[in-house]
Amino acid sequence: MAELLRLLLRVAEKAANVARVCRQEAPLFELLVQEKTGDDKNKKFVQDFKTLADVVIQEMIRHDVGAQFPEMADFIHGEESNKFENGLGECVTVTVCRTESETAALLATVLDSNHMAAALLARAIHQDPENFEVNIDGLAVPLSPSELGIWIDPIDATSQYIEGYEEVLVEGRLSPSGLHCVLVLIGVFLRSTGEPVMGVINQPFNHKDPAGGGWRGKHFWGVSCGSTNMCSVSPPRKEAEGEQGPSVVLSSSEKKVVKDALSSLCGPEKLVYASGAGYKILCVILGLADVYVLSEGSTFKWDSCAPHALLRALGGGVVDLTKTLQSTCETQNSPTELVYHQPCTGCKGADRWANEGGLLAYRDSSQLCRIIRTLRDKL
Ligand code: 2IP
Ligand code: CA
Ligand code: CA
Repeated sequence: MAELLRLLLRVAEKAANVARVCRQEAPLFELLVQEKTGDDKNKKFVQDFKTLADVVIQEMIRHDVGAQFPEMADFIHGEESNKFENGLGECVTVTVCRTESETAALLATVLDSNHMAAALLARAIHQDPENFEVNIDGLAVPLSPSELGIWIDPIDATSQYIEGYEEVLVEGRLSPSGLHCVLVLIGVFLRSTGEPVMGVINQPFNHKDPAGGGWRGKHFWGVSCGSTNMCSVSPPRKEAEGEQGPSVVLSSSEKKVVKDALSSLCGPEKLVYASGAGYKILCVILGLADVYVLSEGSTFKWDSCAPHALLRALGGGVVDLTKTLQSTCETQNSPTELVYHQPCTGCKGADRWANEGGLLAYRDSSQLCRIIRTLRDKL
């Protein structure tokens, strides 16, 4: 299944191109950032465009993966629905058509006949990424497409995407907000057990081309199945466990009781805040933070599946926080690791796929144990 990984890396790069095009091409950018003024129809249309970027990316990924691996076509899920209501109240199913011009014609019906914007989007969808080479030669992945499902978050950290704040990243430092928090997330899980086995993360806005060619991205991948554990990120150097507490990344909306408990363990300077659920797990993957703690069910399967696979490949994982606080077992193969194949019982709509017990993402299980012991006393 190295072919699947190769395809996911390519299609994630194409998705990143679409995300960049929407910010770089004036006719699309205007739609993306337009002030919500004017009549109701206009307000709704502008709101819709933000969702359209997500829908288009998700459908493109679904289309490309389904074309190469038809056994997977019915098991490709994502955050968005492809049913879209245009400004006239008509319901349009957004799909990727056979040709660029057919896709452009379909998109024009959702874009209130803005043919220029529709053509630019269709071009990005149908264009194969240039100069995109990945070196995964020799990687053997013992999986077959008929046992796999996929979760897609076409754009994670949408608010940062719309806001568009440009931060210059410093190597080895976590930057709390900005375009670099935006990620394309594609996670692959085993249909039978829900275990995450492969993940691709594309960061479309990693740095600006010094020669003035616009934004450049970065990609990360991981595979974890059986005895195969491989990741594009090397495990960060393990520091000797000393007096110092672990560094923790949180959402700025995290509860005070959690912030206070963790602050007493780590010291306030080791608590950092960042936007984007995917970006926070990426920070743990890259060693910019030791753990990510979230006490609420505000993330979904599509947020965590891809980065979870990378963490597993590095020897870490993502557990359900509530279940782990109640259990006695805190090892990597703990029964409280998040799984991706079953909806939450008794929930409706997107909530069916929420990580309802909150989560804790870690690279090193000794850090997981320390955090759980601290929170168990306080929550
Ligand atoms: C969001 C996004 C938010 C995150 C939220 C996710 O996904 O990642 O940033 O909140 O949990 O569901 P926070 O930044 O407070 O962690 P999306 O942007 O795809 O809606
Ligand atoms: Ca998300
Ligand atoms: Ca999203």
